[in-house]
Amino acid sequence: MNEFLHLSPEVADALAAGRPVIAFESTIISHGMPYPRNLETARAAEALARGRGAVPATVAVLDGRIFIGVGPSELDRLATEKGVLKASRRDLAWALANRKTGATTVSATMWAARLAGIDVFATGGIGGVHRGAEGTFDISADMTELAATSVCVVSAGAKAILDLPKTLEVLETLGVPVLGFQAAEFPAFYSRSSGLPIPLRVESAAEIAKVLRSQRTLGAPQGILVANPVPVEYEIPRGTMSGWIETALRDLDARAIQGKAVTPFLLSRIVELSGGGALETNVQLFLNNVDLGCAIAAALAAAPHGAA
Ligand code: PSU
Ligand code: MN
Repeated sequence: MNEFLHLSPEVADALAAGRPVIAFESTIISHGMPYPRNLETARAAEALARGRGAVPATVAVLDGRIFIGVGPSELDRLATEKGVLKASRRDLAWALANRKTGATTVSATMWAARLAGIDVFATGGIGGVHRGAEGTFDISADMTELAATSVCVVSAGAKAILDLPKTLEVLETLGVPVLGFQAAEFPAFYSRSSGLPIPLRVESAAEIAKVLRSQRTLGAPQGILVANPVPVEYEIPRGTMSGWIETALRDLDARAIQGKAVTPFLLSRIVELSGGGALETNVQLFLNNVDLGCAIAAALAAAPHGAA
């Protein structure tokens, strides 16, 4: 095993025995949500996974090692410590070489999950093509990671702060299957609909497991993006979101924020503008993705070579 990789004993045991394991990212904890809701959510996700029979593997870089599965004190650190890097895949090698502590984004978490042999990863929303990318070239590394790393990523789509039509176009160009879970439209994170059709629809976790196996049988390098709409009772309608998003984007421009600070700024500004409602939606859609991710991990563990 890789000298930089630290698997928790529980994760190592489950992987060795072929039991279900589900990966979580840590940027959502350190940079995506305010304290203490970030810590409560990370704990709730782990508890939900256990309740569903899967071992949770929260991924983070701690003092120069990639942890796959963290304990309570590490979760505390990720939720509270100042100066935790936002580590996308390009930052990993530097962070390890310099013994840094960093929260992993979707791209870095996918990479680490694959390295550890974990097939399923649940998050909130992926990064994608930012609005105005034709001028800034700001396209998340999550896109290119989905093109290169064979992991099933369960999301509520991509945030409406992004350019969703361009995000879907890039995913198609990169050959990434986007599966609508019981949905024919790409969800817009806080909202169930975006007006953008997804051609590939699936009805069950078992079907998603089959697609991942087919993808591997083909030798395709790409991951799979599952788009799982936020539950109806927690949805914020598209019309309500669009005003807050416009305001947040104007504030972003006014402050000339760029690069990896863009997504954390927009998320926290939208939480403020919504009086906290957007945070609750974010928590609930993430837990909903954890639930589906556990079902996919269970389906894979039940028939690892496609027997069912
Ligand atoms: N979606 C959220 N919260 C987040 C992120 C996405 O609801 O915190 C994070 C994820 O870690 C994702 C990253 O990989 O933002 C994308 O950042 P960027 O746009 O800088 O690539
Ligand atoms: Mn970016």
